[in-house]
Amino acid sequence: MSIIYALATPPAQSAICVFRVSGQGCLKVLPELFNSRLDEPRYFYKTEMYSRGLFVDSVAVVFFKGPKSFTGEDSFEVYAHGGLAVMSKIVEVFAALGFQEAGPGEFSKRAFLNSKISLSQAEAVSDLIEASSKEEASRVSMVLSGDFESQVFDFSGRLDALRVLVEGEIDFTDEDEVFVENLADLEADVSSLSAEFSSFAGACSSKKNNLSKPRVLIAGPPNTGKSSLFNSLLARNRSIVSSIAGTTRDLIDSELVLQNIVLTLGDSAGVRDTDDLVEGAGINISLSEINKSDLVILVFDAETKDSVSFFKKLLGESEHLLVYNKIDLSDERPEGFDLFVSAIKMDGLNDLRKLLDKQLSYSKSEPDLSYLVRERHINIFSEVSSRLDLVSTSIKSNESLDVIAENLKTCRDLLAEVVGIKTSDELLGEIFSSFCIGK
Ligand SMILES: Nc1nc2c(ncn2[C@@H]2O[C@H](COP(=O)(O)OP(=O)(O)OP(=O)(O)O)[C@@H](O)[C@H]2O)c(=O)[nH]1
Ligand SMILES: [Mg+2]
Repeated sequence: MSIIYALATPPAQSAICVFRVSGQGCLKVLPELFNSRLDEPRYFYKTEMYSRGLFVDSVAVVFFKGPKSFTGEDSFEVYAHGGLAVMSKIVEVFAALGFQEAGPGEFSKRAFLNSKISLSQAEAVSDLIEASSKEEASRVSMVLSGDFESQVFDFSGRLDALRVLVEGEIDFTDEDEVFVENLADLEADVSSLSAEFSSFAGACSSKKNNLSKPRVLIAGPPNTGKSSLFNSLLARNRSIVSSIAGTTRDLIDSELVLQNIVLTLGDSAGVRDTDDLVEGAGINISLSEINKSDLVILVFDAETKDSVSFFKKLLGESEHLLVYNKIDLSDERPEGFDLFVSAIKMDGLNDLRKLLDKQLSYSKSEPDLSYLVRERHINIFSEVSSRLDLVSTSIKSNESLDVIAENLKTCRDLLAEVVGIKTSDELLGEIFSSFCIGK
């Protein structure tokens, strides 16, 4: 396989950047690139990097001898200063050596192909990087730890044991050997396997719904301080603030990181009757966004507090928080609001953050679920469950053992696909292409 390289850290200015290189023969270039002798694998060397005699950067290097590496191949990592110019110099050095730029997920794909990790673990590595809450991360870690995989292997082993009985009975039908003493016992074994498998599959949920960040929309009448609240929560001036009602026209999104969860926060145009075409278009966006959001923060002030019931009707069943803003202007605290804040003075914002964190991490967590897996796993599990039910029915209705054997074999093959023992090149390509570069 070719020698590949990739920047494993984001291509942005930072304290350090890390490059990864992997492929048989890549260690031959170490004496040429670094001016220290690198004798010991897995040892952190502080040294200088050179290219054709020219200084590149002061770096640290660690190398790994295959198969004792992440990919299972010879590989090394370079820790350099995190400047964009340094990064591009190092890219040039590797390209000049004939190394190939790694595709998305290529390091993990090699690790999988060299049997360093299973397919479900490789997927979990990628999911862990994308996880946006601690709860998601810990459920993905359960897959990464191998716990999920050992359960899949356990079910596979039990399926094999059943297949031995059924296929033995088919193959040695003319001889004295008896594999299936009585069909009722076989059916009972299949049923108990099926019940246990269903409860295992029930403990898995797909990342499709879970890994998307919750959406929180700030909405309400014009001029109540929605954009001010948005900016104060983000701690930067992302949205324009002015004393003129109807300032925000478009939807503005940004990521908000809370203690337990990361969410997408949106600022929207204040809703009111207007003849202004552009403002009207913004209001229509606000209204349609309300339905797409997991939670709406409705912001009012002293001037607009009487329109709460109008907005509550507009929201219908949607989850919302009623926030009364501008408390720095008066001591009035009208009834019926969840929180009193001053966006400008940053008063009450920590309470709002805590409330959002609690409400959203609570609604996202499903306590009985242990594993966060991919949609393809969920599809496989539902196919296995229905085939096991089919096997039970076939035994009860005395169908031919061939049909039963065929369905058990399919279940076994499907489970092998979960951990990647039997996976087509096409599917592998699809799975790894969704990973990030350098992973
Ligand atoms: N005193 C005080 N004024 C505030 C506070 N929050 C916002 N304002 C003022 O209220 C006015 C409107 O603020 P914005 O944040 O633009 O309000 P908005 O709800 O986004 O307005 P539209 O985009 O027009 O719907 C500005 O003059 C702000 O300075 C606050 O907590 N206290
Ligand atoms: Mg605004």
